[in-house]
Amino acid sequence: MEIKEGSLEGKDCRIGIVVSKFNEFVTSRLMSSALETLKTQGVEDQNIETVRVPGAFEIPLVARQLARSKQYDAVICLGAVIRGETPHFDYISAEMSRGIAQAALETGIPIVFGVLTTDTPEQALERSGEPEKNRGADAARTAIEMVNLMKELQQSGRKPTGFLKD
Ligand code: INI
Repeated sequence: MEIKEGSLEGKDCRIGIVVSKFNEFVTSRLMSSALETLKTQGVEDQNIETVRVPGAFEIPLVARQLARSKQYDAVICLGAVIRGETPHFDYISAEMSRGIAQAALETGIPIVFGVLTTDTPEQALERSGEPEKNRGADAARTAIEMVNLMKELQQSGRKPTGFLKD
């Protein structure tokens, strides 16, 4: 039996990052950790581009645009939606996550969900703190792994499903 799995080698990966400015005290920490991890895994600085959007609700549209551009092998979405401070938490979270998943399926490009949805600011700070718990670092590793997995599947003849590559 053959088992396929993407490696964490980032050398040839082109990564787009969409990060929201809302709750910047959290999203800036996700961003730093994601960048640090991408570099540690060998992604070259010139192959990383970051786009800042106002809030989590705006993430899917921009992530989809980056994915459609064919300039990136994966897109990482970073944001923080905090229930304690968000009367419309459920609407924003649901639409944002649905939109991100839809954009990935539509384009065939991995779009990684690195958006925190927490009850309190303290939980958001904890999940954007030290590298072992930081969701930005997780999202960066997931992006690289998915890039390499998708490349491997394509090389072994699996047809891509996104409209871009049909
Ligand atoms: N955007 C966030 O990213 N996180 C939040 O917690 C949040 N709250 O609290 O409302 C939030 N709102 C803004 C929203 O994402 C849009 O930017 C806004 O509704 C304009 O479309």
